[in-house]
Parts: sequence; structure tokens; C-alpha cells
Amino acid sequence: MSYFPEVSKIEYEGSDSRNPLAFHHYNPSEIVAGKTMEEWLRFSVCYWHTFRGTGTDPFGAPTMQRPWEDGTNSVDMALKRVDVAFEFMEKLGAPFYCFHDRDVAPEGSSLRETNAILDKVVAKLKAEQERTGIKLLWGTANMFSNPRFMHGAATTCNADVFAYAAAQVKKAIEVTHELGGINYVFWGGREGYHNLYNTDMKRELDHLGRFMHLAHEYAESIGFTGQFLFEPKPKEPTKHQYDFDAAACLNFIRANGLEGVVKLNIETNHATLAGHTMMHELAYASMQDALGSIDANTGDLLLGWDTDQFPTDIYLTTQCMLVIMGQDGLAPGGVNFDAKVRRESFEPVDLFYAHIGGMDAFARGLKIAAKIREEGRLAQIVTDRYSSWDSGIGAKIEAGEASFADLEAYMLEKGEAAPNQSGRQELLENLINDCL
Ligand code: XUL
Ligand code: CO
Repeated sequence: MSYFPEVSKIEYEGSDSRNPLAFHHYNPSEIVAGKTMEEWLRFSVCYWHTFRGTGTDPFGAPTMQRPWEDGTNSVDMALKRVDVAFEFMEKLGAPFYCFHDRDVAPEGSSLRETNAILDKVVAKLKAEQERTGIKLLWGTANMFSNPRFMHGAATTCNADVFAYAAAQVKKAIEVTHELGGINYVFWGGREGYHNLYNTDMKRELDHLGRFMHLAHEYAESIGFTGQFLFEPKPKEPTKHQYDFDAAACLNFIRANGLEGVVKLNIETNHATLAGHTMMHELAYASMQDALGSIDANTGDLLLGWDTDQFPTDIYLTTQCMLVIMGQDGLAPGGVNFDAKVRRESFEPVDLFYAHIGGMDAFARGLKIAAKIREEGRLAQIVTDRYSSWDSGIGAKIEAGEASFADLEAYMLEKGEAAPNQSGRQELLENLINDCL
């Protein structure tokens, strides 16, 4: 039984190919800057958008044609969907996938029943992973869809809901471990507030710190060594989300003694919702050794919400890869397409076009970033720009050998600072274009 009968294995055909069901740039075994493309890019398919997305938006009904769906959220449907997912991922040649507990299996009428259903689906996921060699990049728990989480999960005002969330994350870590998951993500969609009049922010954040320590202790106790990752997002669905951006997450991590325990999974559309570029968030996380993985997507310039489109902009993927190559890759993390086809692209084959486009865009970003790094002009310009710090007064300041009084004496003697050099922004933009 095939769910995508019109699609065979997607192969690399090179940049002259006009076959829309072939890679034009992503060639998994091709070596770029010392590693294969597959090693650099570590692509992952997300279960939620790709296999559970219906095309609904706040204004309209589902649009997606998914002939295999029977219109239910039954256990049988969940099991059948595993076949769909693995056929898709195998044909695409994606080495990894990610899921929320509730994407892969429906909830039962009690936590006990829900866990039993999850175990049943996980057994099938495990068999399919073994059959295909596809691995779990990360697992996570959906603690935002069920109405019980309306006030949050780890940051709820309802202690019972905190306990439920703890039980759910305990189980999600167990199944991630069972499936050999390499990372575990915490995205706190409802961990935040809508109104400060009714919110004890200090208490909520203390609870989140407690929750993370409990999660870490439990993971260690069962031998799960996968990397924990926070996924920053400033808002949506909550008005203010505590994991606002990389800086807010890192502050929380340090304030709660979670350094080394939690790194970051940076998502493009979340970065832009926070008023940052993706490159800013990546560079900020990377410079603090906290860039663990990325959710690759993009927003829309004219829509203000999290549209989670597939990334096709070569400048964006080049900027991502410049930072990722700067830290020698993302492993054990990867490039997860937390992206959905738009509701007008409703045919199953559109899922292939979307992923092929995203993978090709990242492959191009990788090759362009490699060229920029190999030419070395960009790095040279940055080195030159800071050369006043390499000797003389700059070197003394960096070495901690100059006090305010020393600096005053230096400048009184000199009378005026050395002239500034041009920032060369236009030249730098041209330099990037030279390598496209
Ligand atoms: C929501 C989002 C999530 C996380 C996992 O904006 O990005 O799907 O990636 O919970
Ligand atoms: Co995401």
C-alpha cells in the first residue's frame, strides 16, 4: 500500500535539473568544507505540520486533501499515519523526524489510558525507525492544546495542572528515550501571561525552574542523555511568553542553575516575532555555546503571525549556515522543518515540493557560506575592523591592564581619538552577492 503513489525516491539531479521531484542542490554525500551535506544539515521532518496539519486558520475550515485520513483521531488512524509518515520520510530521504506526544497518538479518557495508547504507537514508530534507519531528532510534549493548560503547564496557577504536566513530560522523556531520541525540546506555548493583574510572575518562573530541575533529575535517573533544548518564542498563543528570545532563555537558564543542562532550539519565525533576525538569535546563542538545534521556517513580511512557511530565501539560509559553520555544525541538533504548506497547497505532493525546496535552499546556503568562509574576505574585514584592539591601548583594555585613570591619561596626552574607518556595509552586501 502506497500513500504517495505518484512519488518515487527523491534523488539529487543537479542544478540544471527542472524535475520538481528531485533535489537540485541537496546532495547528501557531497563533501562541503570537510563534512558531507547530510552531516552539516541533519534534516528533520516535523510530525505536527506535515502529518497533522489540516489547513485551518482563524478564519477558515480545513483544506488539506489527505486521502489516507478517515476523519477520526482514533488509535487505528494514528497507527496508519505512522506508515504514511515513514513512506514520506523515506522517499524524501530525511534522516530525522520530530514529534509532540499528542501528534503521534490521541489522548484517552485518563492519563493511564493516554499513556497506554502512546506506548502502542511508539512501538510502531520504533519498528519503522528500525526498518528505515530514520532517527528521532527530538521528542516533546504538547502542553498547550488541551484546555487543562489554559493557564500554562509548568507556570500554571493550578498545582494539579503542574503535576499533570510533570507526568506528561516524564512520559514524553521516556518514549523519547525508548526511541533513541537525540534531544528533547521544551516549547512553552502557554508558559507566560495574558494579564499581569492576575499573575504572580516570580512564583510562576520559580515553578518553571523547579520543573526543569525535576525533568533533568528524571532524565538522568533513566539514563536519557539527550540534550534538553528551550525553544524561544515571544508570544502566540500567550500574549507574553517567558521564553521570549535567546537572551531571556539564557537569563532564565543562568538564574536557575541550568547551565550546561539546557541549550536552545532557535526558530526563524519566532526570532522575527521577537523583533530579531534569525542570524541575531543564532549568533547570540552560538557565542554562548548554547545553540543546540534549529527549527527552520520563515514568516511572511506582510502577515504578523507565525505563518511557519518553508524557508526558500537563499540569503536567510546563507546567514543561518554562516553561524552554524562558525560553530562547526549543529550536531547533536539538526535542521528541523517546523514548517507547513500553505492552505492553498492542499495536495499531498505539495508536501514533497515544500520539503525539497527547504532542503535545496539550505544546501545552497551551506555552499554559499562555505565559499564566503573559504574566500576569507568577510572574516578579514571583521578582523581589520577590530584591529585597534590587537595592540596598544586596545590590547591593554582587553587584558584588564587599564583603569579609567589610565584611559584618561592616555586620551589627555593624545588629545583626540584616532579617526574611524568605514563600516563598508554596501561592500559587504556585494561580497555576499559575489558568492551567491
Ligand atoms: C510553535 C512551535 C512548536 C515547537 C514544538 O510555534 O514552534 O511546534 O517547535 O513544540
Ligand atoms: Co518550533
